[in-house]
Amino acid sequence: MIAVLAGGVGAAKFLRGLTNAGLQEEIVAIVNTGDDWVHYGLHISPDLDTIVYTLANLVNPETGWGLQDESFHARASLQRLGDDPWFTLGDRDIGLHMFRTQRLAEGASLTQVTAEIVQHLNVDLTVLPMTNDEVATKVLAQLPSKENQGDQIVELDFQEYFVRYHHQPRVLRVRYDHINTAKPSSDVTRALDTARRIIIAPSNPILSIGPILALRGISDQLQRRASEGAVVAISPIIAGEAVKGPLAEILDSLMTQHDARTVAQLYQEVASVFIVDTADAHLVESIRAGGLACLSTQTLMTDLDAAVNLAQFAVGAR
Ligand code: FO1
Repeated sequence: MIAVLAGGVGAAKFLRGLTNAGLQEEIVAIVNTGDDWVHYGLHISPDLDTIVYTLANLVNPETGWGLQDESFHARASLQRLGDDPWFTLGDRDIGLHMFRTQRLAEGASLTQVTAEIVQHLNVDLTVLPMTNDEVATKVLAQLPSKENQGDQIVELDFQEYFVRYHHQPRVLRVRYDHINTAKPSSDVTRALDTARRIIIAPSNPILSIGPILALRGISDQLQRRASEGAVVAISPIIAGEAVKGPLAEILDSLMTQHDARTVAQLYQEVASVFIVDTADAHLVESIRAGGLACLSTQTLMTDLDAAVNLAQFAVGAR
């Protein structure tokens, strides 16, 4: 079995490569739920949904999240009522959130509901939320003032930071609310114990992988598996730029530099091998000198073939 620690769009593309790589083994995605939130009373799990929609070939190819062939009548109704629906929920997408919310209210765990969704959408992948407990990523952000009254420092819910403010504000701190009481699910710890290979997908190490690593016991478990040579991490930074999202700005703000070496430092203890893009081949020696084995290959997943190649490389990396 191969386990993948996963966030949203980058991880979804990587998993599509891995499921098309001709491997005869079960693939288990362990997915961040720090982005989850309740909005209009609906339990929304953006990273789980991005992965499931992508693997079911239903994802909107332009955004990388949400469904293709969507309609937005519910959104238009909200606007007509004077609401400001800055977080876009398509009509078909809302149906899935209604299903999840209802099943959770009936007492099903998030793991169980996710397995039901995966089965109904014919996805050939085991998808595990990192926990069945609540964890909420919070971003301390510097918002520019409206009327020259000085910047405002506020703690935002993740989706407010990411979507409402278009991940523009400077990030001063990221914390994962409830992380000390949340437990990884037993399916997650079992998968990490038994996987032949564990791959940390090219996702944001602070916003997407950070909450998974911060769950009780997970870092220790990965350190143990890394000492056996089982854990491979893929850099989400190529030539100093994030493929998608605000990672470069966040690393700059929190760690003062933002190349692939910064990500390697974050994974130093929990990975056995680090993969960078060929554009960063010149960094391989300095990452190795820091004590982490490092290889380079094309990590930019421009199409399915590129994703398959990267997946095969990560599975075989030593
Ligand atoms: N991302 C946006 O940039 N704008 C949206 O309005 C938006 C709505 C949305 C609805 C459901 C869902 O599952 C995801 C959605 N996303 C949206 C994506 C998502 O918020 C982020 O990409 C992730 O949380 C970051 O990994």
